[in-house]
Amino acid sequence: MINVIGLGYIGLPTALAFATSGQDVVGSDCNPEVVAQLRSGKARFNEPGLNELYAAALEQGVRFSDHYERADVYIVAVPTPYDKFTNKVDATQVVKAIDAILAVAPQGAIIVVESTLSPGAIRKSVRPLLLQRGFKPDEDVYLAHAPERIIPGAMLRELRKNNRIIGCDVPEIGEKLKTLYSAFCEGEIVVTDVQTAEMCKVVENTFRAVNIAFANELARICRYEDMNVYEVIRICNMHPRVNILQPGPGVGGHCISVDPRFLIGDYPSIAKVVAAAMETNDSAPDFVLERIREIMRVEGLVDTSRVGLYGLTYKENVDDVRESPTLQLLELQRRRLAQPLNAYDPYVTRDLVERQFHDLDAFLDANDLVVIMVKHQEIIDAMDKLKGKIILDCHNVCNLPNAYRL
Ligand code: SAJ
Repeated sequence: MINVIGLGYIGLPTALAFATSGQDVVGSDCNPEVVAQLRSGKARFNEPGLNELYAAALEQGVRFSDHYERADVYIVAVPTPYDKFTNKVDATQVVKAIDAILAVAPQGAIIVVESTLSPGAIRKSVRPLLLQRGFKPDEDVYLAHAPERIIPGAMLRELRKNNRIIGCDVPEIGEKLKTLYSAFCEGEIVVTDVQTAEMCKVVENTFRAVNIAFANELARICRYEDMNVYEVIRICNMHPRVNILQPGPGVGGHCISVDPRFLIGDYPSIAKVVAAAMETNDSAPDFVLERIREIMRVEGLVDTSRVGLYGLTYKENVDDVRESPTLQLLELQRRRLAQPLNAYDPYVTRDLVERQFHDLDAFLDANDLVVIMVKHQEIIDAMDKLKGKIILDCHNVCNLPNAYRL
């Protein structure tokens, strides 16, 4: 039996994938509201294909509980935020979950952490807990790290197709987990040790963050020279060994904007490139605000009440607003005691900010300057409606003469 702990963005799809691949699965969450909602037949977030997978898993007998159960394998997928002061991973929820698992786990159980951790976190924070509770690590219970790598917006496809890392210091247990995961994972599954797995996950997200920071820096250099950064990147990327990502209004979400900080926190005197990259990405919303002011000056606009931000989520076609660049921009505006800007997002139906619109047409009517903060498909399909508006296009999606670039 598999007990998946934490039924959020990662735990839920993982529990469902195991269940539909024929495993006996119980999904547990310490929040009874989450469990009640899942029992009533509703997932808590939108993701293409999730409802179908959910229905199929229910048919296969997946169960949800607010308790942890006796199982052969535990999969831990709880949040791992970072401590804003130290930049170190905050593994409190992982440790708490494992402590609760130890109260019910049988001899020989395998505990797999899927939550992102910093390199060495299992050795430093989890092994001591096992010893303290009277368990010999990798004898009485086994520890493994199988970091999730699926991208919001295409989670279910990536859950099946992506290559996976299994980190375990006991190779036979690593191989056993490889067989287990291969029930639904069609990608290559690499077995390595725990700390290498921890490092790989953080490094992958850091690589992406640094690449985006480089693109953001290029955007600023090109702005200075009044050049088209997208054209520069497009041409450079035609070189077989160059692959620069795209500049944008900021880096949000709970992964790329967080995980690199673990390296800064743990290796402050070494991770210099990473620290500079994070500074560049963190200052992107400020750069957008500067650009808004500049465009308003050029266009003779005086009233910020007619400026609207399109998109509140951290990226396109998802409903997740964690670390959203738009929210950061609005917060900057608030801290400067400047008039709030208008905002709208088709995926955010609840009221989240001041002056939030809930209808695209009303939003467009109310604003002279529209800033495309998120390239949701909705706005790409509605390009005609932007004709005649002044636009700041932070994603190079509109090909209109009245559009300004970053
Ligand atoms: N962004 C840019 N320019 C780009 C690409 C992205 O500015 O060229 C911005 C996005 O707009 C967004 C942020 O970066 O604000 C992050 O988005 P993302 O699509 O790059 O990544 P996430 O955070 O949704 O998912 C990442 C993925 N990691 C990698 O691609 C290495 C995913 O595979 C991981 O599973 C996920 O982090 C995670 O959970 O760690």
